[in-house]
Amino acid sequence: MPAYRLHCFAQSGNAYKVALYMSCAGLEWEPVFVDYMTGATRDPAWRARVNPMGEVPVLEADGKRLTQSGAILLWLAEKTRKMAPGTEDERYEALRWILFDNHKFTSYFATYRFLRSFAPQEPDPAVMAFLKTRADGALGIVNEHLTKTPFVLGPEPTIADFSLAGYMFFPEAEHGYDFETSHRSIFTWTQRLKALPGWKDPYDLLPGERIAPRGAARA
Ligand SMILES: N[C@@H](CCC(=O)N[C@@H](CS)C(=O)NCC(=O)O)C(=O)O
Repeated sequence: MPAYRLHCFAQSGNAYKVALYMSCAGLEWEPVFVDYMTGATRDPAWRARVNPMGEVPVLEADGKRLTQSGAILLWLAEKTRKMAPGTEDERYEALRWILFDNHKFTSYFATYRFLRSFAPQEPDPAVMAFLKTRADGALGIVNEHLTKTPFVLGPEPTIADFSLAGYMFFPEAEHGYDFETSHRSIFTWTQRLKALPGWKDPYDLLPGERIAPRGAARA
């Protein structure tokens, strides 16, 4: 049995952060499908059994149940030393970017994509405009940073890259961004990540059915 079991589903970029890291680090893992779209994470029994925070990813490892992608990435990197920040300064730097990712980068972008493509109802345009402004701000900051460095912490990929890249490989039809023209440094960084051994598209790595995005027609 693989050492790691990841509770996840195909549309979850937060789960993809951990899955992609494990794939590129060459770790043996297996997915446990969570039927998020029908409300599994809101089920009190699921919360009691798997994660009281009501979120994926959840990683089962060493008899523990770990949650929060950033904390999981740090835990895995410290345990395996694969793509780990090397020094104390690098650890601080990785944490800084992981927190920025969770608060500003992934959160607005992922919510914007979800409402645009997968929410049951058409989203409120004012909410979408707000989220897009916030997502654009965070994308601009990461894009600017990546004009100076091949990967987030320097010449080599680390867990900070896997955290920030979690939603960058989903199709344009879902989020509406063509990074090659809108955010060139982010685009070239994603190409560098794509070239890593073990890289896989989220829909090839994670379990669950692919859902046609509502936004496809207007992408
Ligand atoms: N900060 C968390 C975010 C996790 C998260 O938002 N997961 C989503 C799926 S991508 C989820 O399970 N949401 C459930 C909900 O909000 O009801 C992490 O990085 O793990």
